Amino acid sequence: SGGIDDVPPTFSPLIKLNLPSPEEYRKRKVALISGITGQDGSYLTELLLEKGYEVHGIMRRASSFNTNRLHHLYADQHERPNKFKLHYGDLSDSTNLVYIIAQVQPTEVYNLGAQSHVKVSFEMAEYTGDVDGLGTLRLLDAIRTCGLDKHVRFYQASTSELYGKVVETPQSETTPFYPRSPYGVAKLYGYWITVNYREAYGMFACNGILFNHESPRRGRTFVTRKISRAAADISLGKQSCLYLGNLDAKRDWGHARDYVEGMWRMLQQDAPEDFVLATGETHPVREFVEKSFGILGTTIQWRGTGVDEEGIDTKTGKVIVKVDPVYFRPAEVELLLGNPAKAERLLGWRRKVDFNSLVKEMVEADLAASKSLVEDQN
Ligand code: NDP
Ligand code: GDR
Repeated sequence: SGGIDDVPPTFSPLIKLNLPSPEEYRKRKVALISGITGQDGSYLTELLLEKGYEVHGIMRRASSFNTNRLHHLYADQHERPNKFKLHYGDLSDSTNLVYIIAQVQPTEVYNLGAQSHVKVSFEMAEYTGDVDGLGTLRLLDAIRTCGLDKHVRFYQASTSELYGKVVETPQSETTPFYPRSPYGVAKLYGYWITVNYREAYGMFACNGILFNHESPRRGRTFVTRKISRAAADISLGKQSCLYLGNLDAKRDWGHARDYVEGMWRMLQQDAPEDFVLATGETHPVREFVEKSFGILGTTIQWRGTGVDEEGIDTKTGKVIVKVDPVYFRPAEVELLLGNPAKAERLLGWRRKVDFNSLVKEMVEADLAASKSLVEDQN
């Protein structure tokens, strides 16, 4: 006879929705996006609305507006009902997630919500583990709780930060993981719980292992946007110097619009698999700085080394870039370079925007935004 722990598993759904068969259910096109207010959430919403989806998003309550990236898509449901709806929620609140899943009955769930800043994760390690790691589990379990595990397709926003310390390059789906931050470690849990639910419960769950992707909608504390904004402001005389951390870190930078297309493609396959999305090129932070200022007609000459390094405007002789160790990380990811061959072969995915065009788009957008602020103030 069994011991006291010989308890039969209770895998039947807790909430009994009146559901058609998975095939019938999936004739609708209803997406639910966590992290909809973020960079990727806004581009993915645009893409899915264009494709005729009804799109639902989970947004956090904030004391100030956090929906700026979505304004152009949102319509007051009283005046112009459209196929885009927002729900208050949080990846730390299981009941809320179950409620939203039961109410929306999505056919595709994109888990983009996260405390996504690597440096901040060292200050808020437990919170990052809760939201980025356990939050993924909560969303997967909310789907199961509603009995939708065979009906819903699930995308997990995994990341090249899983690779962390360089084991091999270029990094692909088979490269071993070695995360270097609480963020990377939390995302490692998210990655494996997604694989585990696919294997244990037959869920259609995929990891997109995405390398850095940027855009004019990138949050301003990530390095690319910090640089593009500062280059614009310095050229307009609104800022004198840009302070940065590690100038030698190398990243494989693509455009967010290209990458959300890859996310969608992963969920349209016959079988769930994990895919790397990357450009296959890597560039140091220093080059992003040089290119950004170059677009605005400024050439930088570097002088000094390490924490004393600074960038001089060759025309004026002024110091416009300085290293500030406050931006160094306790452990750094020095080099990321991805191999997108599997996604290119099986998904027919290919990035459209190259490095130079990305930098140009970001700098020009920030220049226009910064100029319009000057006009407002006048
Ligand atoms: P952003 O930081 O721009 O957006 C993150 C989103 O998550 C925001 O909508 C944010 O809400 C939301 N969020 C934060 N905490 C919670 C929470 N507790 N509950 C619910 N939602 C929350 O990130 P990106 O759009 O750049 O990235 C999207 C996803 O992809 C993230 O998971 C990120 O870790 C991952 N990723 C990103 C890459 C990149 O290069 N951009 C590369 C690889 C992976 P709010 O607006 O209120 O802060
Ligand atoms: P990353 O992006 O950590 O790669 O994570 P970030 O832009 O923050 O840093 C890239 C590299 O630039 C160096 N760096 C600085 N970074 C910031 N933020 N600010 C600075 O002043 C600065 N100076 C130098 C960093 O040390 C680092 O090496 C992003 C996030 O979107 C994650 O959510 C995502 O998973 C990964 O990309 C892939």
